[in-house]
Amino acid sequence: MEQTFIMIKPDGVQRGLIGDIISRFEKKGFYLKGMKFMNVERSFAQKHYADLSAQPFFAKLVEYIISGPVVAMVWEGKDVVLTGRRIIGATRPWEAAPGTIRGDYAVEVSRNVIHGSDSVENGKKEIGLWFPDGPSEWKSNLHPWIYEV
Ligand code: RTP
Repeated sequence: MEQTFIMIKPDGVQRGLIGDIISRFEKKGFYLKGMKFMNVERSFAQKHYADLSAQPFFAKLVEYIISGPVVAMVWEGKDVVLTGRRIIGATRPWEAAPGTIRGDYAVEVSRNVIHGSDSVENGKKEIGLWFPDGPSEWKSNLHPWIYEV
């Protein structure tokens, strides 16, 4: 089944939003397959955001990501990449619909609480980077109540 990489950024952790964010993904019916509470090294943050290295905001983005602990997670489910991005909301919080995480909790693009993989391919890449030993093999017994099997 499809998997995505989700990270609660340092502002989301500091503001006490971890429980709420995890709850939104759980209640939707997605499975938590991996989770780490960790501080990120500068070089690791640069690697994660390597595609944005030419952007003028890159240095500030890296400072932001290393400014405090983050929660790195793997979530699994049908269309979890796209649906996860919908739960998160638009990158620019003023464009994010109310009811989304960024629509409800963020004001600035540079403090937008959460990251989610933007494609299945990038999801695989990011999971490989953050969870080199792979996500857990745990299987939920709620599966038939969430999916028509
Ligand atoms: P993310 O990777 O964090 O999920 O964000 P995204 O795909 O929605 O957006 P992306 O364009 O990949 O940008 C990555 C993160 O960079 C920060 N950003 N700052 N100061 C700025 O103009 C600016 N633009 C983007 C945001 O934290 C964004 O999530």
